Amino acid sequence: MQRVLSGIQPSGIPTIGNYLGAIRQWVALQDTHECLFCIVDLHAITSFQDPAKLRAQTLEMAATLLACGIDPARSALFAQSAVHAHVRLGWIFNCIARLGWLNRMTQFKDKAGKDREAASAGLYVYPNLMAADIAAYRATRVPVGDDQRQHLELANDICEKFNHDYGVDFFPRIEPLILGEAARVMSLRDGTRKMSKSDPSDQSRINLTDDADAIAQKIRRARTDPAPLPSEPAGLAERPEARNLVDIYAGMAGTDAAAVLAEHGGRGFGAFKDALAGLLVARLAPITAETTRLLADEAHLREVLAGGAAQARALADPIVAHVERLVGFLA
Ligand code: AQP
Repeated sequence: MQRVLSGIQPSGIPTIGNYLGAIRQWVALQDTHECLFCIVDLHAITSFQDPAKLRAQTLEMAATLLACGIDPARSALFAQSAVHAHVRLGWIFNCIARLGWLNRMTQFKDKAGKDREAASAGLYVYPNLMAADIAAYRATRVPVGDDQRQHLELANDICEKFNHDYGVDFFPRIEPLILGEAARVMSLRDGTRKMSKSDPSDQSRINLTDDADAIAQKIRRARTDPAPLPSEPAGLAERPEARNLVDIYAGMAGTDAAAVLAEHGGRGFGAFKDALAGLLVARLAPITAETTRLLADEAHLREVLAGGAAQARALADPIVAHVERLVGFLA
């Protein structure tokens, strides 16, 4: 069985972007792969997090992932900070990665914004820690949204350079698993920016815990253009907001843009938005209800995370100890 590792930041309530780009694939991969799912709190603090909120969001993230179908009997679900192997390997990778490589990372540019000098050093080296998250398990498959493709290429560069520098063939190649029609879900307010759980505007996203009223209102207000929907995907070129809504519909319905347009093409956005809101409510209602139920039992959530961390440590500790010996530490 191939080993899968993927992570998500407890930096807010997960959105349908996280769901369609990542979580949905995670759930399916449990049938065919050995899976480790990590709530990456070390990554989250690359931007300041209120400590009480971070604790609450880590538990909320665990509850939401379980509600979506992550099964702790089959997969290790844990908080990144509970497995120190990530940080030990992350430091070694900081010493392998080149500044020139990091300078090319578009996500750093996006997240740091105009005032780059004020961004944390952690945000800059974030991709090195992400590479360590994967390599600490010698995982070969990483299901991520399209936005993370560049970071995975960097992870492979780091692993290859490590193998080369130390004359070993230790780290295997990592393959991204980028699936589905809505691999990159865009903001409801701006079709050129990705939907993010930490976007200051709650109107820009659908959270997995939004109720029916919130979903209907956000979709109704989602930015669109005045033309009706085209009848074929080619007609969505240069119409990022329209494309985004069609892709979300396709992702949620488990179909593709062509099929959605065959059904809804030629209609105005009013009717299409009603149909999309109805679909989202139907898909998200069971997840929201189960998340609420799980959040009522914090002790159980902590137990699940502790069990997952123990499983993860058993896999990662020997791998990282071996790497430390390769590097020349007195281990
Ligand atoms: N808009 C998106 N479309 C498709 N996939 C997405 N992912 C995130 N946003 C989208 C995928 O979700 C997984 C977890 O992401 P993350 O929490 O590690 O960080 P992120 O990519 O930075 O996600 P957010 O929601 O934008 O978080 P914040 O706001 O905290 O920065 C990844 O697999 C990602 O591809």
